Amino acid sequence: MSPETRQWTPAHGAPYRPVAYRPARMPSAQSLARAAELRARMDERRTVRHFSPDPVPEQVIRDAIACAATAPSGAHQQPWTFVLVKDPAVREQIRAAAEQEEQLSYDGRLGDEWLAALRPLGTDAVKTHLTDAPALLVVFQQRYWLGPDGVKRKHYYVDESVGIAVGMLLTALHLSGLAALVHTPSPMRFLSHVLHRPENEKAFAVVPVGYPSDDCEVPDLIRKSLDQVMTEV
Ligand code: IYR
Repeated sequence: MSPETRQWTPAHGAPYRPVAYRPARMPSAQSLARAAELRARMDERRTVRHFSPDPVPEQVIRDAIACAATAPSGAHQQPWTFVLVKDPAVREQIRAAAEQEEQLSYDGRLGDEWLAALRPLGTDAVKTHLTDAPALLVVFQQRYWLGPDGVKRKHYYVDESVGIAVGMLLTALHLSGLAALVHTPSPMRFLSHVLHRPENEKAFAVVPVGYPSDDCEVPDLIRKSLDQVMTEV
């Protein structure tokens, strides 16, 4: 497949030109084998909160972001921006602001029911991964498109689109051998200021990426069985 050489510009009104789509059909034996392998590999993914300081190949992160950006989106508006935060001073700033908000949350803002739901995971307001993981991504959703001339066009299904893209990001990172965590400090407004994002963007998630630390532990979770998550009619 040749790489795309055309540059995206926002579509508005005019229909896309239909082009033939004829991917080679995968033989079912191969399909079955691939699906079973992916199922097993994805079952090995764990959210990691303790990262090794070892660097990760930056190209893996770039490729994973490019994978995420192939996600389907409302009206194909691709309403996402991925910020790779490399500057240690900026990461310190993000951690300080996130921990300040989280402290308020854990000190009661979340409410008893929410705190009880989190207790089995043992999370708290200390977010070492924000500075310790070798890479930090912040995903923003573009609530609307902002043209160079200040023109605004609403984006549709932004939460769904960006959620799907983050799922694909996690999948790509995991299958490329990297661990990650989806962190959602709340409120997240400080991220727009710290990262100087434009007014049409709203922070969606912070994703530290790296390798698990040598002493990394994760909770002994049990996933719902297939029967528990699917039904047939
Ligand atoms: N945002 C907080 C709280 C938190 C909420 C949920 I729902 C989690 O699954 C985990 C944490 C934090 O990051 O600690």
